Amino acid sequence: MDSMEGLKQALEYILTPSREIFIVGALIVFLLPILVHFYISQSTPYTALPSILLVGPPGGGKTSLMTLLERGDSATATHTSQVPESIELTVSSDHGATTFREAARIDAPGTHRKFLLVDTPGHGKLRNQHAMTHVASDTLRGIIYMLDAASLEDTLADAAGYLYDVLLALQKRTGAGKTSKTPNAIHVLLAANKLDLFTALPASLVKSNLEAELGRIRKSRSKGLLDSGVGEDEIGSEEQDGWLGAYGSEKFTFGQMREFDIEVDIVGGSVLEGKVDKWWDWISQRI
Ligand SMILES: Nc1nc2c(ncn2[C@@H]2O[C@H](COP(=O)(O)OP(=O)(O)OP(=O)(O)O)[C@@H](O)[C@H]2O)c(=O)[nH]1
Ligand SMILES: [Mg+2]
Repeated sequence: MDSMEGLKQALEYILTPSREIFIVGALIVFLLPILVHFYISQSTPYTALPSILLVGPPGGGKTSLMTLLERGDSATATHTSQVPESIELTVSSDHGATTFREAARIDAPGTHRKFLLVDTPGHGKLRNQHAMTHVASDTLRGIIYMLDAASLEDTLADAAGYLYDVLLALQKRTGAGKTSKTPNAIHVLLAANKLDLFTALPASLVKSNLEAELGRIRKSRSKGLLDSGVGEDEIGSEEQDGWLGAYGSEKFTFGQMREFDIEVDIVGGSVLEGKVDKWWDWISQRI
């Protein structure tokens, strides 16, 4: 009976117009929508958008490409990136649009899909910390590995070493997913940039140089493991884990990555001259 009485009193108090009740009521009315807004925007994070990752050795033109896609002009001198940066872009599914400028226009016909473009630092000391963590991301739809085709001859070892790490991380991602849910296939675009320079290698040569160097890296890394004193019987699986592509094959080709649901394309272009439409098409198909 006591509790009934208490309830009655409480109800009476609440229903009687008073200053305190009015203030509490007003607070609820004004604050609740704000709290709900923050709750929703927290639980559906920004990163839920599909993402395209820009990686590659320093000076390849990643930040230049991002600036071009964001602002529509490439006339910017960039500096070495230190931290990853993402921007939100929109692709339109309308095939009538032939250039990224048209396709990215908000009033372009067709359906629009948003995605995040993530630029990462290419510097050797920053890549593991910043770039490689994104490779495991669930929202990842594709990786653009961008390199300077004009200076490839000098930077081949570094460029291929980084590419090896990226492809191996993807290969392990597929391998790990086989038992539970298989992650969606990941496409890798090798963007051979700076084709405007006369010293630039054509895309086909960039591809064959990289394949050859990746093969060399694969061989030397597995040899390093043999020499490192790993027990005889452990070598089998350990070595297989670090081996990129078809195990035991003599030559490395990008086609070997298909076995792991990784499709590698190589397309040349030039950010400086605005020749990025093929890369943009590739992105549109991934989103
Ligand atoms: N000739 C020529 N130069 C380019 C092109 N694209 C970019 N560059 C230049 O290459 C330099 C490096 O470009 P960035 O965009 O900073 O390279 P990045 O890949 O972001 O480099 P990190 O941030 O160090 O990883 C800049 O001076 C650009 O102006 C191109 O298509 N042709
Ligand atoms: Mg940069």
